[in-house]
Amino acid sequence: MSTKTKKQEYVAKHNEDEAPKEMTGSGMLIQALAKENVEVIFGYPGGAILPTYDEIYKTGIRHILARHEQGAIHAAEGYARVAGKPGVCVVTSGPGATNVVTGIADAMIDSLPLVVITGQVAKSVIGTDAFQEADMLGITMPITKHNFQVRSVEEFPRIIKEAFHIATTGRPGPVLIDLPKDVSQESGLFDYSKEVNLPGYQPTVIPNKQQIRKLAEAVSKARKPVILAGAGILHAKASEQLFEYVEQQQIPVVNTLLGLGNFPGNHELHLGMAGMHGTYAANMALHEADLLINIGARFDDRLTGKLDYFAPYATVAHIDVDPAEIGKNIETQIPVVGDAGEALRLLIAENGEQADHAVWKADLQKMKSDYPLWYKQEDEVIKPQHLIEKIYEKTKGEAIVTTDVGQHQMWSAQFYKFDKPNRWVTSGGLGTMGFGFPAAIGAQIAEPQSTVVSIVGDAGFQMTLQELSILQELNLPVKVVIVNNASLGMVRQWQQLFHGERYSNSLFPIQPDFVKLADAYSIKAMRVDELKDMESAIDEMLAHDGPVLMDFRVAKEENVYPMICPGKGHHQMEGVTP
Ligand SMILES: Cc1ncc(C[n+]2csc(CCOP(=O)(O)OP(=O)(O)O)c2C)c(N)n1
Repeated sequence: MSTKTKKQEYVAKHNEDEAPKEMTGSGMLIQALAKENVEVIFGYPGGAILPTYDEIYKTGIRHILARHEQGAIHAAEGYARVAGKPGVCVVTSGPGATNVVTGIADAMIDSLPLVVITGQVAKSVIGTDAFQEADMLGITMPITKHNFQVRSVEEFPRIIKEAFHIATTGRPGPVLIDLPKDVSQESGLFDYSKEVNLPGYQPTVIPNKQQIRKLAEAVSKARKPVILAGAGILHAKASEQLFEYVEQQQIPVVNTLLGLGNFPGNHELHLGMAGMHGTYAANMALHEADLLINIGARFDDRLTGKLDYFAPYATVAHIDVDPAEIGKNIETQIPVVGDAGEALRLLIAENGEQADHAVWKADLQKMKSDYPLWYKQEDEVIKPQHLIEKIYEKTKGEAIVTTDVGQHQMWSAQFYKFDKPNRWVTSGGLGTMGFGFPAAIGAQIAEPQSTVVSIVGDAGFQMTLQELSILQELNLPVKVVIVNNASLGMVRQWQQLFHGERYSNSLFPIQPDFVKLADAYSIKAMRVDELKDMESAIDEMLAHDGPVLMDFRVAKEENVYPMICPGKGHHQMEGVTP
């Protein structure tokens, strides 16, 4: 029997520099985060995760203390979306962990790479209803790309490495690591040198050449092709390839809500956002197309409208790195499994013969100019669409815009034209109120030099406004724009249109004084009631080099149009003209 310890054996085989060091589980976590180039952690401490917080203290790794775990995880999502790197969130067990569940579900459906570390009670008491015990593996099984519970300190480095690998490869998503307190305190050898070895997880990145050729052939024959450009293009960092391909083939482009910015919003071939509150031209392009090329979109119900009416004349091609998406909602004739960037590179190289799309393009251009997005300007009242249009103009389209969920989100998607990728941060799939403001904090941390405007509703903002503390503490220059219609605007709109104007629990008879609220956090704030003050107020907000909160009192009964009402198809939009 060898008398050497594991470490001595290892050192005998490798030189001292590479030798794994003995350290605690929580020490390993911080070491591993450094090796993964993690610059910032968003989190909140508590009993089960205290050993990790001790390491955070000792090593000085940057940590942003949220005031509620939901704020921490949405900030991590905003960071991930803008930085193009995984967001890291650390919380304690039980209530700390359950408080991040909404954010995990949000990241899952919007394909955001997160590594979430939840403290857990000690192994010996798991399953005994111990203090602050919650079964996070069970709770998050359906809403994580993968989850782990660390059962011994020896396996911890491998688990962390796999977590980052899984979160960031293929279709990105959240990975949870549940860390029992005793494991974080035990000592073991930290060896981070081994390559990830997951035979059961091998995402297909390079698409099948035959399928690409089939698609190129279909393009060369199509008279009415359209590209539906989704967020998969952003995750694949493939906006340049999309641009090149569109220029080469002269195919019109429509965006999903989450895909905005992956193609220049001001390009003549861009028809706008499609779906429930999309433009007439974008939806009619989908309706009339003979070839629909979906690149990295989910064909979700807010995009498709009633499936029976969806793209009735089109051959459907779908490029997606997640094979489970293909054919899930829409029958697909040309499936292409692979990374959007790789697929586009191959399509560009095919340089397929270009069919004559002149009539199709001209028809769509006419629809675009005949049926633009509209709103009725009034004398004194601030129209929310006008407000967003002015913010767009005054930020020259270069701000990072985060939104919450509701009417203001749709107006932002419609009236802020994104020309560049990763400037648009919104909760698309889950539609999480409370997302927008903390996401702006994460975005500002990812890009300290950029102007970050957080456009929120007066209701959604109240779900996570405690994070104003972070703005105060770090003097983060986020500009919070409350589009204040004194109601749950989107709910009010649906009650007006589909529930006989019975406004059940959607109107706010009283509201907090948001200016005084900001004052409590020593944050500059302004309330703007009248149109005549709107522009100068936006100027003042943008000129201030610290955080600002703006309470814009807008028209209370404005609705989002145009609209595909429930049960209707793209060709049945309402409110297309004033
Ligand atoms: C957490 C959560 N609860 C409820 C909803 C349902 N919901 C969608 S939009 C909306 C109203 C949002 O009101 P506000 O934040 O003021 O934005 P507005 O629509 O007025 O722009 C509600 C309640 C949701 N999306 N998320």
